[in-house]
Amino acid sequence: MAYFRVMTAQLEKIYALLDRDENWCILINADPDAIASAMALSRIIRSRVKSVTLARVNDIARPDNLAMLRYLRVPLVKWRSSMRKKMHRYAIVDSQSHHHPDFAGVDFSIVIDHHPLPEELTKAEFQDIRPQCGSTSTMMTEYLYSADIRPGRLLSTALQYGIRTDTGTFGRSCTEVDLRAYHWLSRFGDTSLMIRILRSEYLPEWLPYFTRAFETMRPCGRGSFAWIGKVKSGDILVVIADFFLKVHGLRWVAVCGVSGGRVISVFRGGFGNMDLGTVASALFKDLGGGGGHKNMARAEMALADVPEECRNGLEEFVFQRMLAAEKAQRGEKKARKPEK
Ligand SMILES: [Mn+2]
Repeated sequence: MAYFRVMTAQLEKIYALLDRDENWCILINADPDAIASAMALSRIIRSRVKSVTLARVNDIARPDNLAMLRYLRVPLVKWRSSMRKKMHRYAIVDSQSHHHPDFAGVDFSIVIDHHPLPEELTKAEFQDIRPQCGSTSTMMTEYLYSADIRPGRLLSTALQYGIRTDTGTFGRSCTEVDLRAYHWLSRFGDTSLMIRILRSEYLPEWLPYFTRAFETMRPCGRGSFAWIGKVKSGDILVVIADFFLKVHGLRWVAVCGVSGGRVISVFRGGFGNMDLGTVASALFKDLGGGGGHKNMARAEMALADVPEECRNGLEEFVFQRMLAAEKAQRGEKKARKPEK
């Protein structure tokens, strides 16, 4: 029995588009699945064309994505429209032309993707769009298998990482084909390289923010409160809050700071009776906004709306409101219980 669906007919259609005198560009919106899929398509077509360039339309900031490019030696360049002069044909993987403004106006010959079908069919000569697949890396693994290509160590590891990322490590939207693809790739992949990429969660310049979190963390009702102060982006508060989520016994954490003229509080945890969405919506309720789920939430208000007398003690201002919001949430829960 074949390991995968045999894609011979589709491969023939792809091969028919290839010409030894033509330069190809594979355009992506880079994330692990897109990067791995582009590497795989390049592997399939590169011996039948003049050149293949992998180009991204977005900037890459996430440390695991940076680690992937570095450790797997991916030759990915930033897309510039001046590159058009050299290119004869384009392919797009893990995306479709309507997903990013830089894709619009590019004539794609090949589209391979697992996102929902477009309202208007694309004009590409070859298209394989399968929303039922957990990742595009899964589809590319089928193509490699059908093309009788044994993927190398770096390509296999990339595809495995792509499948892991898009299926939330086989948690959500994972199908049997995704698992089978991962299993087949594990014969050729490199586990220690994969671990290096997985462990690249933080950038060196984020470490001083962690120092502030450790120094300022204090109990807040049954949870913990940390004040980071001024940060470049609210995303850093999310990264720190996610880190504390891994500390055993810590019920919930609120990581707070100021960015772009706004006071931001990021909540993580919320086990048992705690509902962080309720706390977040109560935190700045008369001054700003907030909300979210039981386990993850966020609240924000404009720095300009902080009462004049509290501006010098911003940390204390947020802490006292947090304490009150958390107490109110617990009181509410208790009051509700006897009704049952
Ligand atoms: Mn994807």
